[in-house]
Amino acid sequence: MLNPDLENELPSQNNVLTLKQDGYRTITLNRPEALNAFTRQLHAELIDALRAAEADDACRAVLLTGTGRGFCAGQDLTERVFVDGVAPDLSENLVERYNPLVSFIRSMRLPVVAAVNGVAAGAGASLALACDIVVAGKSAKFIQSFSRIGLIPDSGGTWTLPRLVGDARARAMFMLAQSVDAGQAAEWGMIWRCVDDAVLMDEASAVCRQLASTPGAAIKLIKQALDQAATNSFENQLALEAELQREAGVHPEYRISVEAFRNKPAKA
Ligand code: T3D
Repeated sequence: MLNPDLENELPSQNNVLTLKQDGYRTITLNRPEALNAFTRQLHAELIDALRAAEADDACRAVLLTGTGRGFCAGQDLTERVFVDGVAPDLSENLVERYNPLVSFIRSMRLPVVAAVNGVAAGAGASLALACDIVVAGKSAKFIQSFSRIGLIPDSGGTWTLPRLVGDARARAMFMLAQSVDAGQAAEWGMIWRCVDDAVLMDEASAVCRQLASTPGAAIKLIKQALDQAATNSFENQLALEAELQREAGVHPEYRISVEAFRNKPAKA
C-alpha cells in the first residue's frame, strides 16, 4: 500500500517514491519487506530520482528516507547467487552502482538530508553518511555489517566514517559490526541530530525547508569546499576559500541577501 500523500510520484516501479513539496523533494526508498535493501532496480530508480531533483531549478534540497522500519539494509543479498560455486564480481556492482550513487550525492548542487527512520546497515549506513545532514529517529541504528558476511565496508564508508568519528571508533564498528544507536551516533558526531521517532519527518522537513530558503549557490560552494578540505593542505584550502568566496560574492543571491539585511526595519 502506497502512502496516499505521495500523489505526485514520478514514473517508476515504485521501489523509490518522490514527493515534491515546499521547494524540496522527498525521495523514499520503498522496499520495506527487505528493509529497503538495494537491488539493481532500486539503484536505477534512486539515481534517476536524484538526477531529476538536481535538474529541477525549483528544487532546493532533497530529503532521503525509507518506508517501514528500515532506512536501508545495504545490498539485497538475495541477488547474490553463486552459479556452480563461482563468486559474483562485487567490484563491478560497486563501480557501476554504489560508487556513482555516493559520488553523485556528494557532488550535487543540492543538499541531501537523510532522515534515518530505522536500521541503516552495510551500504545503507554508507548511503546515510554520504548525505550532507543526517537526522535519525531514536529507534534507528547504524551497523557496519559488512564483516559479518566476509566483506569490507564500501560505498565510501572507509573514507567517511573515520573522518566523522575517528579511527578508533570506526575500526571497532567495522571489525565488530556492532550496532550503534542514533543517540550514540549523535554523541559521537556521526550524525547531526537524534530526535524522537514521532517527530523525525517533521524535523527533517524543517531542515529541508530552511535549506530551500537559503541561497543555493552558497550551499553548493560549501559542499565543494568541504569536499576538497578532506585532501587539501591548510594553505591550499585558504586559497580555495578565497576562490569560492569570489564566486559566491558575484552571485545575485549575495547582493539580494545583503540588501535585504541592510534594509530591514530598525528594531523598536
Ligand atoms: O554485493 C555487492 O554488490 C557488494 C556490495 C555490498 C554492499 C553491502 O551493503 S554488503 C552488506 C549487505 N547487508 C547486510 O549484510 C545486512 C543484512 N541484514 C541484516 O543483518 C539484518 O537484516 C539487519 C541487522 C539489517 C536488521 O535485522 P532485523 O532483525 O531487524 O531484521 P531482519 O528480520 O533480519 O530483516 C527483516 C527482513 O528484511 C527479512 O526478511 P523476512 O524474513 O521478513 O522475509 C530479511 O531477510 C530482510 N532483509 C534484511 N536485510 C536484507 C534483507 N533481505 C535482503 N538483503 C538484505 N540485505
